[in-house]
Formats: sequence, structure tokens, C-alpha cells
Amino acid sequence: MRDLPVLPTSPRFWRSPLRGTRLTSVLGLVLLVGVPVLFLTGLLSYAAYNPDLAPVNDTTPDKGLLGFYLFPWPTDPHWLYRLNQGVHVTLGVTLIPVLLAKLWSVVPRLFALPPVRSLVHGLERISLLLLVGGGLFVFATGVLNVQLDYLFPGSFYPLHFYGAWIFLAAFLTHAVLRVPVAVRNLRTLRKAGPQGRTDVLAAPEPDPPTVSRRGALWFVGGGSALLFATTVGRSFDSLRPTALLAPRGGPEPGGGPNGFQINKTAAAAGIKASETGADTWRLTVVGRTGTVRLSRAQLAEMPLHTAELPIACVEGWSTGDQRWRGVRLSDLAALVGYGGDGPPPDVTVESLQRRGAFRRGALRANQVADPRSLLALYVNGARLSPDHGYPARVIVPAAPGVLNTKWVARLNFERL
Ligand SMILES: Nc1nc2c(c(=O)[nH]1)N[C@H]1C(S)=C(S)[C@@H](COP(=O)(O)O)O[C@H]1N2
Ligand SMILES: [Mo]
Repeated sequence: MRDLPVLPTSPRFWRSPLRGTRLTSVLGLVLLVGVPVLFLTGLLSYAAYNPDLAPVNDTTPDKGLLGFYLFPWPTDPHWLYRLNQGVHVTLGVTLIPVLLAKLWSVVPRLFALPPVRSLVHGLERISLLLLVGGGLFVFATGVLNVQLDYLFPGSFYPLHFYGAWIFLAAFLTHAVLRVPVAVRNLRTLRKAGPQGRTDVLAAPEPDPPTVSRRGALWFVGGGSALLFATTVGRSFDSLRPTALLAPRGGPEPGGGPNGFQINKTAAAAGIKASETGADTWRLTVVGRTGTVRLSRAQLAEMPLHTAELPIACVEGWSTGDQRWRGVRLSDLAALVGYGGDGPPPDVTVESLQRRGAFRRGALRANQVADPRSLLALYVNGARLSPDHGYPARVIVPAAPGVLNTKWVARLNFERL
């Protein structure tokens, strides 16, 4: 008997003296607070894309039922998406060590035999598989999207969206079953001191400790603090150099009026200088009364307005408010038959860019109507740089960066 290898299905295989209900309960309660915040900000971020407005925004198949909560994204406060997505990404990154430590703390239970003791036990185990798999999946897809510059073009939303719902269903099941246990554990443990023999998560034959449980918690907390400190700066211009874990947004923007984050350069988007010159570039505006074509000089003759608005990307990075100057979207709508009488319609914006998921975007009537929604020609007192969308780009308050289309060529006003 003694010589038989000990398998992971045996409790004796797992020897870390750190495992125990206390560690698991503390980590679990941290996630109990953090994961709902991630879920809520994630759902809001999805709503912010106006995914049910037009297929150019989102083609997530069969989101119908799960899209029950979608609503027209407001334009106030103007930093709404910046805050939402900053919290979503920064908190998500910060919780990674907690998630991994939590999974590590219960991993022996995944191997426990018999696999199913009763119907309830069987259901609980299935929910655990979905919980572990779903949790790892949403965290991994989120991190990859943030770090690797849209690794899944077009497919990130559905992957992250469905992953999140599966994760949430399993998370709620697990929380209902386990929170009372976790709370009871922490109460009785405080009274009774260290875990007794009845601790189902403690190793029956632990190795000698090399670090205390408290030390292990500090280690996890320290990891989270380090991730937080190297991530949070991506949401603040003055802290940007501290965002070591944030290769985004893209190339060095340099200084001057156009010296803020660049997501994708004109070169990367395949925009040639010959397409944006005064002789070649025209804005096409289509609406009820027909089609209007305008040069940049003609646009600059229209009434120009200023709006102080940030760029806030789904990846979590954002800029402070920039001073944009340009023509109101509602004024452009008025040019093609939507002036005065009632609210303007929705608009589909098309870029000069020929390829890529973000070459088009649809905005809702409430966004078109906002006086701060501009087709910007200038930023911070200077002409837009090619990388920030010259000759013209869309800027809308509170909207995700992806709807702030650069190198705009066409505006299609219609009820979508
Ligand atoms: N045509 C076009 N517009 C675009 C994009 C793009 O790839 N192509 N990227 C969008 C995304 S995802 C963001 S976050 C913002 C970034 O704007 P910035 O590069 O000026 O900071 O531009 C948006 N507009
Ligand atoms: Mo973005």
C-alpha cells in the first residue's frame, strides 16, 4: 500500500498547510463583492455600444433574451463611460490574484471522489465547473483584449458577453450555496481559533508551513496592489507613465495639442494623405432630403462649437477632457431635412478606412441631438492630426471610444 503513488483524487495528495476554510472564505467574500461590480459595469459597457441599434455596432447572435436590459445610453455625465470602463478593467485586473488564489485554495475539491454523491451534489459540481471555467474564461478574454489590441476582432463581445452570463449564473448558484458557509466559518473560526480536524479544505497530512496563512493573504493582496498600481494610471493623463501593464493606447502620441493617446494610427488604418487632401476629401451627408457633399473648408465655414470631452476606450484607458471644435451632428442632420421639427434621427457613420471592425458605427438620436456631439475638425486649438482622425472625426459625450469614428467620410441619417 505504502508504495502506491498518491493520486490527486486522494486528500493526501494535497499537502499545502495553507489550504483551509479560512483562506477560502476570505478570498470568496472578496470576490463576492468584486465580481458583481465587474458584472454590472460589464453589462453597462455593452449597453453603451447601442448594440441593438444597428448591425454595424454589434452582431452578437441571439442576444435577444440576454439583451432584455439594454437601454439608450445617455450622454450625461460626459465621463460616464470613462468611469464605467476604468472601474471594469482596473478592478478586473486587480482581482486576478484573488481569483487564482481562490481557485488554488479549493482545487483538491475538484478531484474529490466520488464525483457525484447525490442529485444536489451533482448539480453543485456542474455549477462549480461552470464557475471555474466561466471565471477563467471571462478574465482571460478580458485581459487578452486589453493587452493584445483587440485579439478577437468582432468576436470579443459575444465571447465575453456569453462567458459573463454563464459565469454569473454559476456565481449566483455558488454564492447562494456557499456564502452562509463562508460567513459561519469566519465567525466560528474567530471564536475557536485555528481550524480543527473538521476543516474539509485543510490538508489531512500537511507539509510543514513555509509561510503563515496570514502571510499568504498578504501575498495575494500584495499581488493585487501591484497590479492595481500598474494599471490604474491608464485612466489618468498625469499617471499614465505608471501604467506599466498597459501597452495601450498604442504609439507614443508625442506632445502638443494632439499629444494624447492614439488608438490606431492613420498608417495602421491604411489612410493615405492623398485621400484626405483639400482637393480629394469630401464629407457625404445623406438624409430625408437627399445628399450633400461638403469640403473641409465648407464645414469650417459652418457654425463651430466647442465641447470638452474625453476619449474612453473599452480597453479601460481614457484621456482627460480634450477641447474639441467642430460642427454639431444635429446641424449636419438639419442640412438633410431634419431641422427644427422634432428630434433628429439616428446616424450611421462611415470612415474612409476600408477594413477593420471600427470603420463604421451607429449613434442613437439622443446622441445626435446632444449639442456637444460634434464632427470635430480641431482639438485643443489645433487642426486634428492624421492619427486623431483628420480631416474630421466624431466625438460624442459619454460614449465609448469605438463610436468616436475617425477619418469620417459619410454620415447617413435615418431611423435605424
Ligand atoms: N476609423 C476608425 N475610427 C476609430 C477607430 C478605428 O480603428 N478606426 N478606433 C476607435 C477606438 S476603439 C477608439 S478607443 C478611439 C480612439 O481615438 P484616438 O486614437 O483619437 O485616441 O477611436 C475610435 N475611432
Ligand atoms: Mo477603443
